[in-house]
Amino acid sequence: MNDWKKKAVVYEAYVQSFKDSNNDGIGDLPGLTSKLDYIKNLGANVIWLTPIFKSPLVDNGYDISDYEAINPIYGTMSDFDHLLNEVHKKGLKIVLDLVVNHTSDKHKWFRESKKSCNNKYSDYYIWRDPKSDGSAPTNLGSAFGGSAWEYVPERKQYYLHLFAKQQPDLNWDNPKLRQSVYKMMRFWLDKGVDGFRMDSISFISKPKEFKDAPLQDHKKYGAYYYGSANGPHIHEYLQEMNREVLSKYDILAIGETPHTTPEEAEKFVSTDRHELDMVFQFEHMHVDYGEFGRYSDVTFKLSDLRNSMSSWQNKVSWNSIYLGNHDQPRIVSRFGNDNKYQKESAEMLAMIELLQKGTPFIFQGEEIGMTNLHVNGIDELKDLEAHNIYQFFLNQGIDKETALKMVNRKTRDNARTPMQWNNTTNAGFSNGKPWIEINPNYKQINVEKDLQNKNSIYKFYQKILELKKNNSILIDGKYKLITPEDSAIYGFTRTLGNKQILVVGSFVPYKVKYDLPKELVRKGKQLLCNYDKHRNSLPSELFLKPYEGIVFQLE
Ligand code: ISL
Ligand code: CA
Repeated sequence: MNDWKKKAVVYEAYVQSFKDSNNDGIGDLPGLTSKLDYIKNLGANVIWLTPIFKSPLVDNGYDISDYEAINPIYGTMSDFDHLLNEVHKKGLKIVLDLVVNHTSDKHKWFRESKKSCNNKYSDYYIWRDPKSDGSAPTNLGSAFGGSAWEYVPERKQYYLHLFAKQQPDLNWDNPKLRQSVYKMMRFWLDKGVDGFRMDSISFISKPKEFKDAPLQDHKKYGAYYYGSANGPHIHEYLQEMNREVLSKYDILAIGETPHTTPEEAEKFVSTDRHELDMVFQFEHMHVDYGEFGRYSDVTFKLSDLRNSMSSWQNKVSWNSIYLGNHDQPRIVSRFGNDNKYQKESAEMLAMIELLQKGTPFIFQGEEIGMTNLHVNGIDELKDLEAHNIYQFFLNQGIDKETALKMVNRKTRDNARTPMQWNNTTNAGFSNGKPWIEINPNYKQINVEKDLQNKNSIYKFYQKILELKKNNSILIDGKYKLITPEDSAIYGFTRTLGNKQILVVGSFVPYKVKYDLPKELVRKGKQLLCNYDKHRNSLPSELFLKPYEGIVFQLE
């Protein structure tokens, strides 16, 4: 991987919730353009835009009806060109979301495909005959609930959708489809975009023959990824994409790869295989799954988080590192403390996360410690996934209160509430009615406040990123977990040659003692701490305040 890629720090902008420029309540491209200095000053140098393409917005833009057109609610193509130009003028880069596991059912390809079995686009999607009794080909369920198969009378066939039924899956076994995708990728790369974040890319190669999935308790349908996660031709297709498109440009290729083991991930990123630069791991997002999966009232165990992150650090040559994104709860609410220790825990989490080996991804609002939303009724939520799962819980006989509690903890709306810019109307996001609820805590948590205060979370993120950018130990140094057993502390070292940095963080709201391994009881220099405490040596007994985090360079 070349130098700029290794030094990339990615800021994920969820465009519709970032900044609204024309007061229609929806964040847009000119709004984002007006905030580039904010992102640059934080220390990020790459901006990943969630989908901005034409879309009926059934899944907030992950259902694309025209890959080469901008959704008018976000602006025009000239707004995009202007954004790209400004980004490059500032020395930043742009990565677009590439959603090619599926399209919207309103995409021209699908509208044609569903008409008949013998037109140009008939094989662009995955069609199967019904069972002899007319029912769906298999028991596969969709990620958002219900069957993954939908019947179309015109073709007398079912099509596959791993996500919503308005998101039919593309047929990557068809070489014509693959060429159409590559052509579209070249369209954006020739414009000058600097890379892609490839949505659900681990699902693109489907099994030749679909089979019934084993059913777990309570379930009517098989898991959506059964047979499709890292399917038979996945690496072949990505190598072809690399050969035909990616390798012709100096760009960043990031795969979103749910249901992938670290061993499989290494195949995607190992440089001699010419596939992708890095992938998103998901294992650490499963640490608080419950009996029904993702939506649960389970609290994570530190050892699970630590073990999962460490296993990826040890087994994969280069990682995307993240704790939150537009699909996940707010990190301070999930892994820290969004109450009394909101600031301390947000800063500690940033140290533990961003100083691991790999490319840091910061999701908008993390840098000011934004928290989960918490609604009083299901009607207040926007995301289709939350509504489907809530209904599923009620059907299981779960009471409304418990169902809402589980949904509140995990709903994707938590991440999607608008960016909190200041303490004025609608948090300074828009003067119109925002498309989604504003988190009522914007008067306490907002950008303006953080920029004015030299001890803010934002300023702490700046320090972490500044430190990482210029430090070869933190870029290339080997990661080693030093607290495999501790119930309260996550500590690791980064080592390059004879140089070593220790990163240690407490995950509890009380004071704890940590007995440092003997070989680390040394002099050195404290590089960062989220409390006002200075150290020039590490004692054998380290006392950590609530959520204290320390970065220490050993002599
Ligand atoms: O977060 C999940 C479930 O709620 C994941 O399993 C998620 O479905 C997976 O990460 C894929 O997510 C991506 O593709 C989806 C889209 O809804 C998500 O926003 C996107 O990040 C379908 O395009
Ligand atoms: Ca707008």
